Amino acid sequence: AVDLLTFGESLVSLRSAGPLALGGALTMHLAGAESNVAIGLARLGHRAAWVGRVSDDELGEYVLRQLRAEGVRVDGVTTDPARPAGLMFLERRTADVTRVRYHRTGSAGSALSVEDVRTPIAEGARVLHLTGITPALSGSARDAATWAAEAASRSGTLVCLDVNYRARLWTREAARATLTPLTAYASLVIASADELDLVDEPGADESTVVARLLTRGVRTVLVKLGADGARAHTRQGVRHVAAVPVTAVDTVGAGDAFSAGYLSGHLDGLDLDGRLRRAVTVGAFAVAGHGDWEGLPRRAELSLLDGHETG
Ligand code: KDG
Repeated sequence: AVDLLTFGESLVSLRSAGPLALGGALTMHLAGAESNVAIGLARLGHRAAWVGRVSDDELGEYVLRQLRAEGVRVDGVTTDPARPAGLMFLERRTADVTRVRYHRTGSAGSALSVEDVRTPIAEGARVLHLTGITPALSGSARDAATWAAEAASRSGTLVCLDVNYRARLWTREAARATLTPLTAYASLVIASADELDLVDEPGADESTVVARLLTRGVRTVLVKLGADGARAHTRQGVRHVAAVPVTAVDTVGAGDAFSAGYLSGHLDGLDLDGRLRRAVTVGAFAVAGHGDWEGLPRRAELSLLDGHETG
């Protein structure tokens, strides 16, 4: 069994340094919230597997090549002969504002189904990491996420759900209707403050959402606060961790890095403060470097940015 299993769609991301409408050079990168987390864990020395469908062409080969190069296990990946790669354009409009445009409807990745995840789930993992992006891709991907969450939680795998709302994929109402029931299988729920009511009633505040999740069996709720760090809620109470101060050059992927750091701490058996410290440390590496995951630390590098307090 692997330490971490995750599945979803990995995209070919084409990044422009300036306004897309002006054209110019694009650079090709691997993107995808779930594969970002898998890479984060693999860099830290954990056994991480990513499952999904890739196109049967150079772009699918690129996705697999990048993941393999990062040490992520891809034996469960299916190559789809009939569907194209999912693409995204990432436009850096100003230093602080990036815009995303997807070309992923009908993609290989969006055709993910229960059949794709059955074997990897049966093989087992210590942690199953799901994000709210996967169930937004298609009906079959939604079924796969729900089936896997249920099967994994039944077999004692820790199920982590990162809400990761993407407004370009679905409405808040649709996300809420799908993600709220998924939390029944999750031990760990991760959300930014503005995503919390996507696993509860519209407009519900943090304490209400947290109380309800903890009652439903979730053990830890992590609320990501960006430059203000994060809060962790458990039945024992709430902890706050400050962010590691760095010069932010690219915040895309920071949430995935935070999740990877927290899960790495869990796999290492760290206590809550240690897990949170690792989460904000890995998150800081992500925002301090360009790209979704390129700047993520290897284990020996963690100490470069670690060394702050929780309270
Ligand atoms: O978390 C970063 C992701 O948003 C990015 O890698 C692309 O998975 C992606 C998505 O669907 O937006």
